[in-house]
Parts: sequence; C-alpha cells; structure tokens
Amino acid sequence: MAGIHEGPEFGIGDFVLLRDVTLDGFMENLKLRFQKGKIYTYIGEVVVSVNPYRPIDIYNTSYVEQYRGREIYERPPHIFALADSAYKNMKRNSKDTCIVISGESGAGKTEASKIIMRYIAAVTNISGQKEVERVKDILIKSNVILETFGNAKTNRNDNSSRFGKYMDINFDFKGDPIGGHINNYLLEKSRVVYQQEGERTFHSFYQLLSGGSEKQLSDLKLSRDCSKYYFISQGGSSQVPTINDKREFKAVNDAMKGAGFSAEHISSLWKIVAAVIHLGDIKFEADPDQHEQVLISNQNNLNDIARLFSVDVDALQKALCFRTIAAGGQVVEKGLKQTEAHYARDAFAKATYDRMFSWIVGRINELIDPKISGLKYVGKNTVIGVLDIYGFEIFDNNSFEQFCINYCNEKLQQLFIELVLKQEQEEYMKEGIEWQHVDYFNNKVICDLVELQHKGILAILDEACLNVGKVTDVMFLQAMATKLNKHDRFTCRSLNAADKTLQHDRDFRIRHYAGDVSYSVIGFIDKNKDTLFQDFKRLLYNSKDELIKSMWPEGKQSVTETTRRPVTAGTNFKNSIIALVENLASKEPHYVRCIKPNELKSPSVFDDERVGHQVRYLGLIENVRVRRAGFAFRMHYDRFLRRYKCICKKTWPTFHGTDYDGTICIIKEKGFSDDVKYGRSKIFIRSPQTLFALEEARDSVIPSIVAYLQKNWRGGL
Ligand code: AOV
Ligand code: MG
Repeated sequence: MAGIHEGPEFGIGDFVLLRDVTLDGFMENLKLRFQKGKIYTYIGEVVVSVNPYRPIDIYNTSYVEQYRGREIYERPPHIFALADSAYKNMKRNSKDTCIVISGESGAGKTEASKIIMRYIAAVTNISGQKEVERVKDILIKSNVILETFGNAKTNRNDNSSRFGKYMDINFDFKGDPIGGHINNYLLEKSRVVYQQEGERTFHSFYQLLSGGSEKQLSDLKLSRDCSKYYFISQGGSSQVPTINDKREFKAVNDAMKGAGFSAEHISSLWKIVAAVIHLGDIKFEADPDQHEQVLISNQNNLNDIARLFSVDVDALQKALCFRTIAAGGQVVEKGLKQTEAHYARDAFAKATYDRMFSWIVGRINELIDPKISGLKYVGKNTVIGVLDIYGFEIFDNNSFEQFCINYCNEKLQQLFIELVLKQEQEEYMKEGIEWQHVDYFNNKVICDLVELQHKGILAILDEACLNVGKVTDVMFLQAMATKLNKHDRFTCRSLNAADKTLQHDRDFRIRHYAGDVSYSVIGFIDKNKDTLFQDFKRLLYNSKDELIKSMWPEGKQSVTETTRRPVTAGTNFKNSIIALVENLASKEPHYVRCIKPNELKSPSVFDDERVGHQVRYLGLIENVRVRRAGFAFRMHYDRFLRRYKCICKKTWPTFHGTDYDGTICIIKEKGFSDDVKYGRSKIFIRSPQTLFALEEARDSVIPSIVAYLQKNWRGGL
C-alpha cells in the first residue's frame, strides 16, 4: 500500500489507512509528512498537496521514470502518479479525463498544473516526432506568457493568477499530444487601474520597465522608474524579493518568439502595455470656455499614446473628452465632465489590456490548434483537461472581482461534492449495496444564493443595471437586503445592525464554504455593466497597427447603428463557469486539493488552525470516510466479462451464462470474493490491488491469446 516505500517515520501515505478518521488524526499525519518534506498524500486517488514554499528536488527525470506507466499505489504519493493515472486512463479507456486543481489563493494550484504539464510532456512522444515536440514546447511556453500578462503580486500570493485557465490537451490514438486549447475566464482587469496597498498590477508592466533595453524604453517614452507612473505604483510595492522582473522579461520574449509570435506582434503588445501606462497619467482639466467640459492638460502624453496606438492624435483626444451619441437620427457630441472623463479613461485602459490578454490566448490557441497543426487525426482523439483557476480569497477590501472568484470556487467545491461525495453514495443506494451514509456540508445553497434566476445576487445586480443611471450601488444593497433577508448565508447592516464586523452600510457578507467574506458594494454596478464608450472602439478599430485593429472588430459599426444591450460581466462569468463545470463533469475527473500551510510563505511553519480550517472546508475528512467505506472500482457486468473472460477457464473462450454469472465465475476462481460486492448492474471492487491483479492476469495471458487467435485464423483459411 502507499506509504510502505517511505517508512513509518513519514506517516501514512493514504489517509484511507488512518486508524481514526478524525480531524486530529488527519492533521497529525499531514503535519508529520509536511515536516518530513512529504508534501503529497492520497485520499484514494485524490492527491492532497501542501505548499512546501521551497524548491524540492522531486520532479527531475529520475522521478519521472519512477512513476511512468506505474499504478498509483506502486510508488510513494506524488502528483506525477496522478498525472500518469489521468493519462493512462485516457489511453486505456479512450475517454476524456480532466484534472481539477483547487485550493485557496497561494496554495500551489498553478505550480501543480505546471508540474502536471511537464510530466505529460516528459512521458509522451517517445518517437520524437517534430510536430509533437513543437506542440509540447508551446504548451509549456504558454505558461510563461500567460503568467506575465495575467498574474500579479497580491497580498496572498506573489504570483497570483488573476484569470482562470482551463486547458485541453489533445492526444492522438498513440497518446501523443497533437494540440490543445485554452479557455480563459474573467481577467481581473480592474487591477490595471487600481491596486490595494502592498499589491502590484500585472507582472508585464514591471517586466517591461526592468527588462526593456534603453532603446526600447526610449521608443516607448518610458523610464525605468515605476513610481513615476500612476497606474502601476499605487500599491507601493513594485519591487518584490521573490521576483526577478528583468529575467522574466527576457524569458517571456523568448517564449513568445519560440512559440511563434511574430516580431511585429511582440512589438505591438509592448506598445499596448506602454500606452496603458501613459493613459494612467493623462490629466483632465476643466475647459475654461466650456464650463461642463474637460481638456487634456498634458499634450505630450497624448502624443505618445496616439503614436503607440497608431491612431490620430485628435481622434484620441476627442475619444477621451467627448462621447458621441445618436439621438433621434441626429449624431451629437457631448463633452464629458471631469469624473466622467476619468471613468472613461480607466474603462478604456482596462478594456485595452483585457482585449490584449484575450488576443494572446487566442494566438496561442491558433498555434496549437490540432486542426491546423501538421498532425493528422488518425483514430480516436481524446483530451486531458487541466483546470487552474484563481483560488478563494479574502482581502481587506473585497469587491466584485473577489465575489466572482469566490463564486467560482464555490462551484468547483460543488462539483467535488457532486462527484465525490454525493453521486458516489447515491450509486451505492441505487445498486442496492449496503451503505452507511456519510454526512457532509453541501454548499449548493451558496451557489444558489449567487446564481439563482430572478432571486440570486447576480440576478438582483442585473436588474439594478437595467435602470440606466438611476440605481446606485447602495440601492442595489437595499434590494438585496429586501430579497435575501431570509437567507442564512447572507447578511448586511440593515438586516443585522448589531453585527460590528460589517464595517459600514456599504457592505454585505456571504458565509462561503471557505469562510465569511464581506464585500463592499461600491463599484458593483459599474463593473457588472462594464460600459466602454463606442468612441474608443471606433478609435482603435481605425488604428494603423493591424494587431490593435483586429482586437476591436465591433469598432466598424457606425454611430447610428443600434447595438443590443451586451450581457453583463457577472452573467457572462456565471454562464462560462456553468459551462465549465458541465464540461468537467462530462470527463473522468482527477483531483488535486492544494493546502496552504501558513500565511507567511514560510517553508517551516505548519499553522494548525489555518490548515485545519482548509481540511474542514474542503471536506477532506468526509472524502476519507466515503472512500474508506466505499469501493475503488466498479464496472458493468458485460464490460467486466468481456475484459476478463480470458483469465478464467470457465469463461474462456466462450461463456453461455449471463454476464452476471460469468463475472461471479471469474471472481471466485481468482479468489477475490471477499473484496467485491455485486450490485444490480455492476460489480464493485473494494481495493485497487484486486483490479491490478486482474489486469496483470490479463496482461500475462494476452500473448497466448494472440497466438490462439492467429492459429485459429490460419486454420480458418
Ligand atoms: P495558487 O495558484 O494556488 O494561488 P501558486 O501555485 O502560485 O498558488 O503557488 C504560490 C507559491 O508557492 C509559488 O509561487 C511557489 O513559490 C510556492 N509553491 C507552490 N507549489 C510549490 C511546489 N510544489 N514546490 C515549490 N514551491 C511551491 V492563486 O493563483 O493566488 O489562487 O489566484
Ligand atoms: Mg495560480
């Protein structure tokens, strides 16, 4: 069993083998293993991973060789074993699999996803096909590229993913990667214009300033000093000890080039980054002639931005200071007031960065599109999906972004509950297998609180957004207070005046599965509406830079053309997460549950309280209980007989009884009766060892069967 290879001083490698399944017993084992440098432990086939916060030399090629092609129980617990299992299952059963990595911010999800991808790259393409190598290379490089543009230092994690990522890797019938596809989810674009104390905006900005050559920076009209630029210096922490921006700048440029981005495209991307920096320093002043209108006071900046965007400077100025409206067949230019102009500028900067990020994802997808890669589709194609999304987070100030991120984590927890705790138990009931029910907290109520049609928070928010200009954030809060007053997971000041933890009457609180979070409603309506004036779209559509132009296809619309009201940001996110969860549920899932050992990023501290909290909310104890009482494998009788009839004299080569009777024959002859139960339509096998023994028996008779078939075939001629 897992763990015996490591020696008893390292604790137990699979929580299923714990003597007492209690929180204390679980914690003791997890802590012992963490202290001994054993960061991975199983719950059956689920991998629990504790962030070591230090490099550990357990991912080199000698480790790859130890896990390659092995069964999960043969070697000490390792994330390689899970990657191998996902890969093997996909190949064996020709079925799509996925790996869902969850855990709070800083728990190690992104690192885990990269380790998995590197493992898959290491064990595939033995024959060294050039095109497969190219695909693998881009898959690995895409991590570097997306982290530069989509990750940032937060107060929880120095390299925090600020977007969600789901990557499908496509395999051919031989099991070699022939392409892939990335879906990205809601980039936290508000970070472009605002950062909390101690945080940074996306890495790309600092990398450019630290790593760009003198010539490049002078072309972009930038200096190395971040503190000069408003958009990137608000957090007051542009230098991070764990980050080498200069080195990363070189790495990302090499990665883009190596992946197949053209030199012109790379240059345009940095121009956009630079233009966004300059946009932050555009200053508006009241027009002395036109009272309710603004002028731009720093003309130099304006010229630089126009040049970087390859647009006409007057057109840029106009887009920043006016809004064109079509009213009653007439086109009117309306001057913006100071606050409106600031708002429009910020929206423009955010949208520009966001579009650029999506373009980058799209470009990577083009480069790894299995249809256009030179590799031919032969036989059945299968995929492994790897999900690495932003983890649950609580900051001093939590806004719309945290609300979306935490909702997404609720949905993933819900998927885990559905597949691992609920369906598992329901299946035993359905199949008539005797079963002691394991109780668990089902977070569906919280998912419903957010997403329910008409009644959920997102629906109430959308309703508020429909009333143009009339509804304020505070009115939205009041609407929630009225409609959700009976929900025990929701509260706000007007519902509970005595609650002093709610700082002021702009806050509402959700009791999430992973903890209580107070959100400030300020900005919810704007962020949900996500308005960007048409003028900016038209402006960049008219850019002479083909890349920039291509990011704004809707800019070709004329002013008088009416547009449908776009789907709000919240609803859009909800829909994409629901689709994601459906997609994951359709594949065979593998889970990595990441745990953050402490808040200090320390390799030596195991904070019992914080870890205990995570173990509880992730439902890990319940996971152990279900797993322990349950059966590792199950198979329909017909499939079982078809697969294993060859290992039993009574069933091979032909068996005349029912599938059920045949299955019993095989199990009896092999002496596994004590380890199985017979359900209505399926056989349930308790321990994985039994399945391995069956597989081994099958492997060992296959050569003689091939010989038998050949003989009979010849005989038939
Ligand atoms: P996250 O993806 O779960 O957070 P990361 O994967 O970025 O967290 O991990 C945070 C940091 O922990 C990394 O930058 C590493 O320094 C360290 N770390 C994590 N896993 C390992 C490992 N296996 N070996 C060594 N160091 C590790 V967030 O993206 O914030 O939710 O949105
Ligand atoms: Mg991450």
